[in-house]
Amino acid sequence: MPEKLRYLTSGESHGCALICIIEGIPSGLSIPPQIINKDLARRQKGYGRGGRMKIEADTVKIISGVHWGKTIGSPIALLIENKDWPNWDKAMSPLEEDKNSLPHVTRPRPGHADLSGALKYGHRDIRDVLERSSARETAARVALGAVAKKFLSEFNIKIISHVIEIGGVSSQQSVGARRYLAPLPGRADYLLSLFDKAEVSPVRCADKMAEKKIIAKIDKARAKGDTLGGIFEIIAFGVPPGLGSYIQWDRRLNARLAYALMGIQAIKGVEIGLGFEMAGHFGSEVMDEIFYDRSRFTVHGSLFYRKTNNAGGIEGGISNGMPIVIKAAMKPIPTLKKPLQSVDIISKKPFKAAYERSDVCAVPAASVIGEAVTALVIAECFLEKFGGDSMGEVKRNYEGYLKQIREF
Ligand code: EPS
Repeated sequence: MPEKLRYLTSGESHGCALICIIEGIPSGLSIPPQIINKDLARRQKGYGRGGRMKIEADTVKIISGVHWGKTIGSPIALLIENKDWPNWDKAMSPLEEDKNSLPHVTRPRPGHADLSGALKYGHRDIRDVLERSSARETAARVALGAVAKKFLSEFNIKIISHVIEIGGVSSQQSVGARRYLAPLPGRADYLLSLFDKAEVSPVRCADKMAEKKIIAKIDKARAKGDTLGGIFEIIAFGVPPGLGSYIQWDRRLNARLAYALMGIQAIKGVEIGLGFEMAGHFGSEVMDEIFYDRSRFTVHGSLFYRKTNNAGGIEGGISNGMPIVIKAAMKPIPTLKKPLQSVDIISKKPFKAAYERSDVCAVPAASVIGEAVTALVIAECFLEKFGGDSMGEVKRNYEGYLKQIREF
């Protein structure tokens, strides 16, 4: 049985383009290319990016599935050109006659997919690994995520992100670290203001003091030819109770989110709500107690609420109506100017790996990618529950459910 929403990406980092297809978006959703381009531009930003971002200016071409501004229910295909490609047309050519127009890459970078990929696929030229393992591919997922976000916005679901740590320098503004997240409108405003601040920060950090220190740390890493990782936080607002399920392990919303986030290049850990910190507390300290109030306002209309959100909006693998709060940790980028010990795959001789062009830090970009994959998971779960072939049908299904939970 095909999934309710499925997507695939294709394309090499220095190939002619990235392409992707998403199937399952209902008909009647308006998709102006500008909303995709906006997220593509957000992904390219961030203090600490390398020379490549000066070459690329990602814009989408909608190839199929959208007619006169609206989805028609058929698969949506998107294309993003690689502006760097003309410098690589022979090097990345699909034609046999262009073979050997570039020397083979035989020196695997520690921490990259280079060696494990070469061993797995039998490649003697590591270029055939690194071109696809590159995080360039994430531009395609951000484009798909923008479509999913647009779909979710029709149901007042909003997904935001901000960076909470880079190179060990932490923001004081982490939602997870605050241990609670009251579902009052004022509280949501506070969270949205975090996002506004992150949006104008060169490192997507809402804490100005931390931002300064992070920038200094990135400068220091760059001067040393080194790189930095970090942690970002994603918050999904307006998600109704009832997405995902405990009835089977692979239907759990938390599992699906962790899967999608761990699927982003360089992500090494994911936490939901209090996450790892929860393990060290008494149960009575971290469970979110349940309250009920007839006069309460929530976007999805449930009259049950919690004053805390240590669970990060998911209980029993199901959304509980509170904001979904996720943290993801990105390792430092493995392509370094500072030499690292490695072994040439052909000569088997040791060498010190060092590269000229590299990002120093891409955590702000990863945070935008995190929003995209989160949106894709939530959109899929939403369609599983309220699925229909047109937006009108999905809206009817959703409204019926909102009435049901209001009257529960
Ligand atoms: C990447 C290496 C760099 C990054 C690239 C990911 O590219 P290049 O090797 O061309 O300098 O800039 O990221 C992007 C191109 C992008 O769009 O994010 C890698 O090896 O993963």
